[in-house]
Amino acid sequence: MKMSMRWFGEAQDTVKLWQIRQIPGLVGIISTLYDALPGQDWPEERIKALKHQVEEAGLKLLGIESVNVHDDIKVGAGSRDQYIENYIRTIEKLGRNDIHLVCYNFMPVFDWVRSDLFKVREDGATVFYYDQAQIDQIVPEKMFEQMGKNSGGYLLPGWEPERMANIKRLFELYQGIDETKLFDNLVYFLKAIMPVCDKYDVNMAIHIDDPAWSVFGLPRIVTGLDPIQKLLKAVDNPHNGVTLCSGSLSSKPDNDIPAIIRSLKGRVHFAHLRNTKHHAPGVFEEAAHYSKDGSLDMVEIIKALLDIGFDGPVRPDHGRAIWGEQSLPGYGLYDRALGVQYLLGIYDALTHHMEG
Ligand code: DNO
Repeated sequence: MKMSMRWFGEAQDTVKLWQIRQIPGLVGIISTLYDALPGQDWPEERIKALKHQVEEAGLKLLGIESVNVHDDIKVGAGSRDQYIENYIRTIEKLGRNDIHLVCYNFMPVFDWVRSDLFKVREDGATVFYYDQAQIDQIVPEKMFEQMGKNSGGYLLPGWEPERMANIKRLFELYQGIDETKLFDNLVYFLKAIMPVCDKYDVNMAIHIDDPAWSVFGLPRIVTGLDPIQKLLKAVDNPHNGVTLCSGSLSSKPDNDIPAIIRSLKGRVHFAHLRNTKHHAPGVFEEAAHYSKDGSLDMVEIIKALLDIGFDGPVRPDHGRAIWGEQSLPGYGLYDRALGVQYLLGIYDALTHHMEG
């Protein structure tokens, strides 16, 4: 497993590459062109510049999170083929520049959703929090505003302002799109891009829906074992894989994460490892990575990844805001660095045991 950290680029991130470089055991960066719009054909010189910047800092660019999928592809609009063509060109350029992992999601309108980004815990740390009852009181059109207000002035990944500007149109676009249609459109997209992924050995890693159920009546289709297996079978190519996000899967406590991992041998291309603490059905908070701080057994999760021979990039996920750090919500340095050390500690203990 290759330990990495998500980085939002010089312009957006409060964390510097040289700081990340000082975290023991960390080898790479996961990043993207944050100003690229969904559907855009990425300029190759920008990809090269990003890669160069990361390498100059002594790190590797281990993957892109995300190359966002245009909503016309998700709804299967007439224009989708043009956007798919752009996606193919982008994959081609990534592959040519030796980048072999693309994380993406297929969630309609919204990416991840939370009701609170700064829930204060007993020890004064703040964490991301989800309460379905609170979400139910928000008019979906206001959700962008709410997340924006909540974000402390930082840009939230997946909540880019240009999406906010289009919110009404987006909702209209998804009228009549149920789970079956969304799934078929995902399959259409994947089938179209597999040849270029084969050619350049680029792994597509779909992110688990977060939370793993329908929000605001919009369909969600990557929610647990059966739907994931259905998708992997529908496009049965090793380059069609998943981003195993423990936090997103855990939003539904009946998802047995180690069992899900064990059933996905060869198809997990990337892992987001975070812990969550459950309070009630539909109510959870994002705990520290440390298992006993939440409801997940991170040891069992890493053990399962090792059992299937997973050797791809891993990153800690949303961290708590601690020690007064001002940062993009969920993406400060301090708690994610603690998370990295905890995850690597588990990894070392397990692999030494296995070797010994
Ligand atoms: C949130 C992230 C997501 C993820 C996308 C992948 O912090 O986990 O925004 O990057 O869903 O496309």
